[in-house]
Amino acid sequence: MRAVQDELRVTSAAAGRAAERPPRPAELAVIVPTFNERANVLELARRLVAALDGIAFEVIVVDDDSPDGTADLVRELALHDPRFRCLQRIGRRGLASACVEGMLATAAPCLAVIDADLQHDERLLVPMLEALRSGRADLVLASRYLDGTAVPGWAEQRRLASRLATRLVGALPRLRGLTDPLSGFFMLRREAFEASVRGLSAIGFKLLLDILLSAPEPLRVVELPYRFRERREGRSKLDARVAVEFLTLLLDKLVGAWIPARFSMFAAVGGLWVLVHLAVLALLHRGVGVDFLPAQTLATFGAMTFNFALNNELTYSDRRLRGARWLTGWASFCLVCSVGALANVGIATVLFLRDTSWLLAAIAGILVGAVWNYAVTGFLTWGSRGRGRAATR
Ligand SMILES: Nc1nc2c(ncn2[C@@H]2O[C@H](COP(=O)(O)OP(=O)(O)OP(=O)(O)O)[C@@H](O)[C@H]2O)c(=O)[nH]1
Ligand SMILES: [Mg+2]
Repeated sequence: MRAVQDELRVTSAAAGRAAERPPRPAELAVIVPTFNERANVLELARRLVAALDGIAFEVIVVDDDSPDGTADLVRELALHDPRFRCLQRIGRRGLASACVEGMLATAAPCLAVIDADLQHDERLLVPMLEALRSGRADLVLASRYLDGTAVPGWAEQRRLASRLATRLVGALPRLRGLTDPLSGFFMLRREAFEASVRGLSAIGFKLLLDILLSAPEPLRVVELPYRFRERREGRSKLDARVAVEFLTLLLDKLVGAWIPARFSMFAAVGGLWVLVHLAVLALLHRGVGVDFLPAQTLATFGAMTFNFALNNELTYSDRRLRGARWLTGWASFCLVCSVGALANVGIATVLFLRDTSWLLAAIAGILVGAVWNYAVTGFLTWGSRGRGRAATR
């Protein structure tokens, strides 16, 4: 607690000096997405104040209702130094969408994104701002790979995954020549952000990639090198889900204009349904010797539960249901999908009786059922009814 007070004193002393001068509108807004970063946020504040001395800036911490109370701490900080603000989102998760909302909450002409875990070198913010001021760039990207140095503290697996993902997206025409298009540390002009904001997918961690691919005209990008640091406090939020979100983002950028990425994910998860159903049925009926009807019923519910759980983790990871909400969500999912199954069979039967081939009739039924399931569970299970109290992990 004493450390907290000391840290606050450092930034508030700087704020006091700033307050002696007439207030200037912020030229730079630094957006900091946070989830459980209480142990890092004051140190980051101290470092930002030191690095941005003489610059009119504000810091918007966008916190997704961290259980560790990050938002409370930022509000406490804001009482001492009004250049810091907290935007707290309840029942929502997502790094990219948090940054977008932070950018929309400021009028500053230059917008930066920096992680809270001190891995990004805040001293690069001034050269980044200068590159924007010079007019030679719309976006400045802080690159971990430009000067060829290795990222410290990464296991070989992580290093390979990062390289592979960078290579993969590096093949896209807009990103060709960039050494680190997956960086989470960048700065851009407000006009560049506003031009692309309505086309953003805002899925997962890779907002920079999203912006570069959504801009109506290719952006002029300047890369500056820095040395990526190891996370000191708190835990990484990077997990398999982030990898899935990365692929979903790419999918959305490729076909999102026609098919929503969420639907593609929902349909892919649905494809596994049949496999799970058959596996459970085979196990119960052939393996354990349960009669066909109860085995088929159990397989139906088993597959439905699997489907619900996977969609809850992947397709709706930003609105994930937990605890009692998981149970009510599961019940509504089963109900909706049962109606979907009836619609599927009904449509397919009508078409079949009207001389459509069995395959086409079946595909039409599956499509109608899938669209129904997607649309109605999106609203009833994970939509506005569930969203307000969706628990975060
Ligand atoms: N608002 C918000 N912030 C998030 C979310 N997930 C991660 N963050 C923040 O985004 C930043 C980057 O997350 P990290 O977990 O450090 O991810 P990373 O830097 O790619 O991975 P590491 O190198 O393992 O640390 C940190 O400041 C996190 O607190 C989220 O769902 N919502
Ligand atoms: Mg990190």
